[in-house]
Amino acid sequence: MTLWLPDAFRVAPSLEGIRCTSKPQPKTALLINPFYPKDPHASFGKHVLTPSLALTSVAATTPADWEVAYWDENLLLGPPPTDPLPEVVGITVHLTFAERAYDLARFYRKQGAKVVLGGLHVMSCPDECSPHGDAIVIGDGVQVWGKLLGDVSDGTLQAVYHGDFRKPYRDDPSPRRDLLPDKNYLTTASLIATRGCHSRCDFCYLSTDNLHMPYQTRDVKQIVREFEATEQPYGVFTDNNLGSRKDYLRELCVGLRSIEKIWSAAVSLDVTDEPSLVREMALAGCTGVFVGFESLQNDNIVGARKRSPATDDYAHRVKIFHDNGIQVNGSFVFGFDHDDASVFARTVDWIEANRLECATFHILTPYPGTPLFTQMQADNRLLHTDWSKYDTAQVVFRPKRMTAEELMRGYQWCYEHLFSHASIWRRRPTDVRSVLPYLAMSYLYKRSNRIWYQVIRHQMTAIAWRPLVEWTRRRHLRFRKRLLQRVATVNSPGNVVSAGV
Ligand code: B12
Ligand code: SF4
Repeated sequence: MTLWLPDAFRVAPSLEGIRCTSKPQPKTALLINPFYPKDPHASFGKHVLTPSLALTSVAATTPADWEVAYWDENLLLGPPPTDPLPEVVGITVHLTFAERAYDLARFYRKQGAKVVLGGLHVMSCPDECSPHGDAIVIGDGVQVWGKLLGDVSDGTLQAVYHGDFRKPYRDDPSPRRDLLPDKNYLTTASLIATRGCHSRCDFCYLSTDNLHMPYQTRDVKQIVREFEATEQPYGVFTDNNLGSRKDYLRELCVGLRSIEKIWSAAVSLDVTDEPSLVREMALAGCTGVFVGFESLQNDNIVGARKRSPATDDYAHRVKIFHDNGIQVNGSFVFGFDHDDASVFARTVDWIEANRLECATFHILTPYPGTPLFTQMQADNRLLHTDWSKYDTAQVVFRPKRMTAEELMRGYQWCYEHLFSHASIWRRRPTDVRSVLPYLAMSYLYKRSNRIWYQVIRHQMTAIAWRPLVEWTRRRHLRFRKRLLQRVATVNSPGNVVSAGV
C-alpha cells in the first residue's frame, strides 16, 4: 500500500538560487537542525512533539557578546535564514540526514560563513564529516562551543574539537529553550536529567567505539526549575533511559510532584522491579513511558547483550505501568538473527493482548561504530552504506531467517495493522472512563497525518494541541488523588498526549 507523503515531508527545501548580499555579521551564530524525510507509516506529529536538546544545549554556552539563533528545518518554514549572514553556522549531524547537513554546509561556506559540524554522526564518522566543515566537534558540544567561538573571533579556529562526556554533567547550564519557536511544537519542554545508560546494547549508538559516556545525573532542583520555567503543562524527558538509577529517579519524582505537570520518558523495563517506584512516577505526573522491549524472544535479547527482564515477564511488567495509569509506548525491533517471518504477527498479537496504547516498530539498523555494525561488516551482510537509508524504516542488511523483502513487508504490515480501526479498538483500556481519551489519542495523534501536515504548515501545532494537553493534565491530577487514596485496584485515566518520543 502506498501511503500519503507530501513533498514537504519528503524533500528538503531547495537552496538553489539563494544568494546572500551581506557579509558575515561578526559575532552571530546560527544553529541548524537539518531536514530529514519522514516515514509515512508513523505519525507526522512525532516530528513536532518536542525538539531535540542538541542545539539548545550547545547554545547555552554562547559567549555573552555573541548572538545566537535556532532553525529547525523540519518545521516546514522554508529554507534556513541567510539575512543577515551569520559568522558561524553550527549544524547537528545524524547519519540519516548527513547529506542534507553537508548540502547546508556547502551552501553557507560558499556565502562566506564558517561552518561547524557536531552531533552523533560526527562522533561515529569524523573522517567522513571533517571535509564538510571548517571545524568538527567530536562528543559534547557544551564543553567546547564557547571556546570555539572565541577562536573564531581570534582567527584561531581549529579543525577538530573534542568534548569529553566524562566531565561532570551537573555543571552544564540549562538549555536555551527561549530560542525555540514556541508555537511550532506540541511542547518545548524537552527535558534531560541523565546521560548514558546502565546497559550497552550491541545495536545502540551508546556502544559506539571510543564513546565514553558514563551514566550521570543532573541536579533535581535544576530540572524542576527548568520544567517550571517552560510554563508548559507537558514535558518530554529525552534521556536515553531515565530509569538507569532507580534511587535517582525516585528523588526526581519527589521533586516533580509539587509542580503538578505531566511528562513522559524512556525507561527500561527493569524500573518495574520496584512497583512502588512506578507509583511514585505516576504521582509525579508520568502519563506515559517509552519502553524498548526490542523483541519477545529471549535469544534475541541475550544476543544483543541487553539487560532486561525475561520476555515471558514482559506482560506482567506492562500491567504494573497500566495499574498506575501510565500508558506504554513499546518499541520493537525486527530482523534480529532469531527472527523469522512469524515474528510480525506474534508481536502484534502480543501488543494487542497486553493493550499497549502505542507501539513503534524499527528494522534492525547497524549504526556505524557499533559492535552490530562491525559484526555485520565482518560477515559481509551489509547491503550498502547509504546512511540516508539507515533510518530504521528500511532494510540495510541481509537478515538470517527471512529475506530482506519479507522483513520490509512485515514491518509495513505491523504499522498498517496496529493503526487499523480494529486494532485500535482491541487495545482500548479496560476502564470505560478511559476509552474516549484513548480513542482521541489514537485517532488524532496516529491516524491524522493529513491534518498534521496542515497543522504544521500553518504553524498551528501549539494552538491545536495545548488545550488537549491541559485537559489531560487536569484529568491526571484528579487521577493522582484517586491513586493516593487507593489501596489495590487502579483504573487508568487515559491520556491524549503521546507516551513518549
Ligand atoms: C528528541 C529525539 C528525537 C525527536 C527529534 C529529532 C530531531 N532530529 O529533531 C524525534 C522524536 C522527531 C526523533 C525522531 C527520530 N529519531 Co530520535 N531521538 C531523540 C532523542 C530522544 C533526544 C535527542 C536529544 O535531545 N539528545 C540530547 C542532546 C543534548 O544530545 P546530542 O544530540 O547527542 O547532542 C550533544 C552532542 O552530540 C553534541 N552536538 C550535537 N549537535 C551538535 C551541533 C554542534 C554545532 C555542536 C558543536 C555539537 C553538537 O553536543 C550536544 C551536547 O552534548 C535521542 C536520544 C538521546 N537521548 O539523545 C533520539 C535519537 C537521536 N533518535 C534516534 C533515531 C533512530 C530516530 C529516528 C530515526 C527513529 C525513527 N525510526 O523514527 C527518528 C528520525 C529522526 C531523524 N532522522 O533524526 C537515535 C539516533 C541513532 C543514531 N545513531 O543516529 C537516537 C540516539 C535514539 C537511540 N537511542 O537510538 N528523535
Ligand atoms: S537500554 Fe536502550 S538506551 Fe540503554 S543501551 Fe540499550 S538501547 Fe541503548
